[in-house]
Amino acid sequence: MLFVAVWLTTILSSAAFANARTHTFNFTAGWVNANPDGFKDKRMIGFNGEWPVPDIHVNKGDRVELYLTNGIDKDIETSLHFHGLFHNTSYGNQNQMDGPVMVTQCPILYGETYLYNFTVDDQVGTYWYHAHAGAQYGDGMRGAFVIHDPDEPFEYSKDLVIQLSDLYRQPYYDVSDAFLSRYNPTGAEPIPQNVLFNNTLNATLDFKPGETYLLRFINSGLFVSQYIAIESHNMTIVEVDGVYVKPNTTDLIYVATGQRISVLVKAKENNPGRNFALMQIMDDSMLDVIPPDLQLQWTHQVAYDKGYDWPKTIDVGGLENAAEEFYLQPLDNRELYDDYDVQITFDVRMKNLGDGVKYAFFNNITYVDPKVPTLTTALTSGKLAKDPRIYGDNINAYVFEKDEIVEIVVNNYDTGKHPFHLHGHNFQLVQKSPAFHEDENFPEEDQDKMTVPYNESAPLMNFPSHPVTRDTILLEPNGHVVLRFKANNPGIWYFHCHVDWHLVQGLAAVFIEDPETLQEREKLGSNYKQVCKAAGIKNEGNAAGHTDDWFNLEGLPRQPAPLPWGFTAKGYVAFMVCTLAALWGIYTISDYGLSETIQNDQEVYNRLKEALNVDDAAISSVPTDSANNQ
Ligand SMILES: *[C@@H]1O[C@H](CO)[C@@H](O)[C@H](O)[C@H]1NC(C)=O
Ligand SMILES: *[C@@H]1O[C@H](CO)[C@@H](O)[C@H](O)[C@H]1NC(C)=O
Ligand SMILES: *[C@@H]1O[C@H](CO)[C@@H](O)[C@H](O)[C@H]1NC(C)=O
Ligand SMILES: *[C@@H]1O[C@H](CO)[C@@H](O)[C@H](O)[C@H]1NC(C)=O
Ligand SMILES: *[C@@H]1O[C@H](CO)[C@@H](O)[C@H](O)[C@H]1NC(C)=O
Ligand SMILES: *[C@@H]1O[C@H](CO)[C@@H](O)[C@H](O)[C@H]1NC(C)=O
Ligand SMILES: *[C@@H]1O[C@H](CO)[C@@H](O)[C@H](O)[C@H]1NC(C)=O
Ligand SMILES: *[C@@H]1O[C@H](CO)[C@@H](O)[C@H](O)[C@H]1NC(C)=O
Ligand SMILES: *[C@@H]1O[C@H](CO)[C@@H](O)[C@H](O)[C@H]1NC(C)=O
Ligand SMILES: [Cu+2]
Repeated sequence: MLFVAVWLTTILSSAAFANARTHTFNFTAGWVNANPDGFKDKRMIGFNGEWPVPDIHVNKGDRVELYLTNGIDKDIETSLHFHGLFHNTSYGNQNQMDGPVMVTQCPILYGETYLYNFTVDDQVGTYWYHAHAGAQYGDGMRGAFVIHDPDEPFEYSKDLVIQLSDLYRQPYYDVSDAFLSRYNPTGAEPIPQNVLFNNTLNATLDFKPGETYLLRFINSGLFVSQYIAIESHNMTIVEVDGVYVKPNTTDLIYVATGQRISVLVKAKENNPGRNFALMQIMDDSMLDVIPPDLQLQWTHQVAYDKGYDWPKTIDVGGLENAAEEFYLQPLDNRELYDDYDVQITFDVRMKNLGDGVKYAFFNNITYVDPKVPTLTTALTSGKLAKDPRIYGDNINAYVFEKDEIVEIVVNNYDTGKHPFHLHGHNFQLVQKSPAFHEDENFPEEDQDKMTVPYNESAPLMNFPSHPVTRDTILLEPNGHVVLRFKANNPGIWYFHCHVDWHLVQGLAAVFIEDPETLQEREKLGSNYKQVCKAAGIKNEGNAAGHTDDWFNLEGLPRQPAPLPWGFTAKGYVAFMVCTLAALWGIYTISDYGLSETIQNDQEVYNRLKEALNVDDAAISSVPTDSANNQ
């Protein structure tokens, strides 16, 4: 589809980059009728009446001025995040351009406009941009963001940008609501109805004999990781998340949500007389159930001539042999930070709280939006900005000193895979354990026994001398990862799982990096304040919006209370959830004394089933006559 956007380009003279340009975009987000996979119509969120939204291509050092107007719907809020960009605050007011709602900006309400104005100073490679308000980007508000490098360390004749994503037929807010409901007590993630290959299916990549192509793969989906293999062509990995790596040749890559992998592919020297299959395969180990009508892989084509037959599906065995990120090395040989100044350990758990909903936790905290954005609190609290207490007790706030080396240990007391992403930085991956347990039905109370947390006295892997450095890494089921980064970008940076279902379940923390320096560099802009004002959000105050007493958190939104007493008994929840999943939903209703009758809930169940794309067995249950007699 040809995208017609208002795109004004002006030439600026700049001392640092003689040829630096400013790219101006004027986007109004709104619903667009589409049929991405060719099976069913779905309203997608596009810009200026067009969907897919355009890929953005800039050169190193350029400036971007992007006006985003929310034209989606009266009740829908939005924002944009530029995934992987550092927004280095040494270049001015950059933190407020990062995007996550209630972290570094207020939600943009319907009719409001926010200007994202930033430079891409020292970064090159493959990034993407997406809405950062709940699971909104899943409805198509996402595009590639490529920073071209005049001094690329490899050669090719053409680059092809390819987004891999997943498709849900229901609007994202309905899927979210069904997922975060007490009728889904096991927290079964919504199962997509399909995947997409660059926002469509049955795609063709044109190859000419003798040429080399750079394929920039971006997983811009909400949930599933994806594998890519190309029949009788190798792929040489040269970039991950904007970091050049030593070339590593493979026939199978694995891309988790948020991640990018660029590969060089050499076309056959002579016309092979046929086309080849490009296989796109879901990581179905992430799905709690596999609906019978879900197509787990799609065959696209690498075409030497469109007149040749569509290639046959090939059997890609040995998925476990996909190139492993842990063994990649940065091309510039940057070295491991040999020790850390501060270490934080996050234990990931999934648990039900008293409202019956399954939440995701770092330690015992599930992230809940504060009343004012954390950036506002940091910039209006003076010397108190270094005291984590003012940010509230429900966002996992951690304050770091200038330039300290931070080590993050994440232990996964959960059977899910979690691609963790940090804003404002890349991190070094210094330990990555394998998966230890992938059985989704393993009793929750026994998770602790199955999990292998990081033991600093006995690391599982040798510490790499030149660890892979990227902005999103995959944490394996019941395993652990250890990450290091240098706190050299004063700002407020979100750390969260990029399975967006887990993010809406609260799997997030906020890093407050050298807030005193941030206060010298960053001032809340008039546009920032105006967007907050329109949303009825204060432009000063602690997490609860208080300025009289910065430690008064009265009125702060907090996570729901724990499960009622009877439910906390060891084994009870496990018994309910795993053995009698069907009845659990019924117990939930009666034990919480809720007024709905089972009959009234039939409608809820039906909508839930449809939104989550699961059958009766997978979620709590559809009420039956016998259940009614309970
Ligand atoms: C963006 O487009 C809208 C609608 O066409 C227009 O009203 C507005 O002035 C434009 N803004 C800029 C900064 O060009
Ligand atoms: C892809 O091919 C299938 C048949 O294999 C077809 O039903 C579907 O509409 C096609 N999708 C698109 C986007 O062309
Ligand atoms: C974007 O930021 C730069 C640097 O602060 C500034 O010179 C420019 O005027 C800003 N652009 C707009 C449209 O406000
Ligand atoms: C993928 O889609 C984007 C946006 O629609 C487009 O600019 C790009 O060329 C597409 N990539 C390929 C390989 O066709
Ligand atoms: C792919 O790489 C492997 C290992 O280097 C090599 O054996 C194989 O011949 C290559 N295949 C193609 C199609 O180039
Ligand atoms: C390439 O990756 C494999 C594992 O996927 C690893 O064993 C090997 O050391 C890597 N080679 C280079 C040169 O990075
Ligand atoms: C989390 O809660 C459990 C049980 O309530 C407790 O044993 C544990 O110490 C808590 N962990 C943290 C990090 O607060
Ligand atoms: C960690 O490793 C050390 C050294 O092997 C061992 O003595 C210790 O028991 C381990 N700790 C745990 C909790 O397993
Ligand atoms: C931000 O820029 C400063 C100054 O150039 C540099 O020292 C620092 O490493 C940069 N931070 C990041 C995250 O790139
Ligand atoms: Cu996750």
